[in-house]
Amino acid sequence: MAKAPARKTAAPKKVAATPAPASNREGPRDPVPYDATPQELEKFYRDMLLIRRFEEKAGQLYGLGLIGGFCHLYIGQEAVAVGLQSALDGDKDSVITGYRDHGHMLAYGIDPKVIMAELTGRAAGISKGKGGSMHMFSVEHKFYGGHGIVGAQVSLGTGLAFAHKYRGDGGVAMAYFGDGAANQGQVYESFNMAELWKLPIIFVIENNQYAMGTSVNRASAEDQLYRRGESFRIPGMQVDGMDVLAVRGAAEAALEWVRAGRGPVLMELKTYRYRGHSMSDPAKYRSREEVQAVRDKSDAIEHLKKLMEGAGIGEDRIKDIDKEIRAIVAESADFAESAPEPDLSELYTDVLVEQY
Ligand SMILES: Cc1ncc(C[n+]2csc(CCOP(=O)(O)OP(=O)(O)O)c2C)c(N)n1
Ligand SMILES: [Mg+2]
Repeated sequence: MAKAPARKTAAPKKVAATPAPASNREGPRDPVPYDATPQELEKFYRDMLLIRRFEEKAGQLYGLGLIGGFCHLYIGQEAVAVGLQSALDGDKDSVITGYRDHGHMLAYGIDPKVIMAELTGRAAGISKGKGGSMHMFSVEHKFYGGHGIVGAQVSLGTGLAFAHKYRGDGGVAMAYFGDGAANQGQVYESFNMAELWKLPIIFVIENNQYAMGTSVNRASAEDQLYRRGESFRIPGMQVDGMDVLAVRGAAEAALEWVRAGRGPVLMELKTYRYRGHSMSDPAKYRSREEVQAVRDKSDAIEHLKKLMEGAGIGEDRIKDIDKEIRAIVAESADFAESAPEPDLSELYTDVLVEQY
């Protein structure tokens, strides 16, 4: 048997020390669930139920052919937008998200009528009926869309955060994106700049477990998405996105850190969408039982209802709120069906922005 050749190079020296993992680095304080008053619980319930009923109605109008194009519903994820945005300062902070955007607008208190009218393509819609479901925008509310390109809102949101810092206006940008978007390259370029320049931004991954028909575990080498900022020294938090009080509590801890000028935070909100990716999704990639099990065990609205009951809010009161919300949604649908479409002369307006 031939002899093994003598080793030419010396054995590598032992590495002196392994650096501490990023998770041991400094970050926001440990969050605690938000201690809500009964009035605040009612407000959370109202806001979350409004999103759910609004989205159910949007699904119906889509089925009737009154809504064209793509339509991505937010049913199941309500506690995320409501919990996070309730902690923001509407006068200073800005929000940006992807195409699953109706809930974020409603959580910001934007009139359901103008959102529904946008869905049906009416002139009274928030984007004058020319944007539709994916392209809603309201500078007045510092809501910067509504973006169809997966991940684009992360870079744009980083730009919003840069603007806050540059102007010294004290605002924080909140940029939402999905578990699928978390694998986009531009997300990491944005992370790098945001931490390097200590920009006031909260990156929010809404991990609803699926990107179209692909589950997060099939697409992500690191599926603990809150860790995705570690190599940029961005602290991460993983939060139960089905519990509005946990979400609000975590938002407060993150905001303290960011408002103190300490740079970005990455929050991963574990949530779930009950409906398909969009209205045209046959949903063959998961079983009905899986969806039903989440609805039965973790539904955010049912969970909140129990908290309300525990706080002494009676069934009658809850029923009154349900009625009130149904009426608001019915009114928004009537408005969206009867409002006029944009005039033909609007066809070539708002295509290019000529003044910034
Ligand atoms: C750059 C780009 N690539 C692909 C698509 C097609 N696309 C639209 S939504 C989507 C899935 C994104 O999933 P996720 O980020 O988890 O968000 P969710 O839909 O679950 O809210 C894909 C691949 C796109 N719109 N833009
Ligand atoms: Mg997703």
